[in-house]
Amino acid sequence: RIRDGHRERPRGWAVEKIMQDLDENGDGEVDFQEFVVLVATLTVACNTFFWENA
Ligand SMILES: [Ca+2]
Repeated sequence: RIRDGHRERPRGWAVEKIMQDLDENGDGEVDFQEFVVLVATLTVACNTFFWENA
């Protein structure tokens, strides 16, 4: 039963959640401008990670 519950959540769930968060104008797609926001966010996250672990 527990295994079945875990299987209900598809593999791409996390990605779809991220895509929805990135889709600022809600057209169902992540365009270049929205993608740039992702890259900027990741860059900041990486910098923060390195500084905190330096
Ligand atoms: Ca969009």
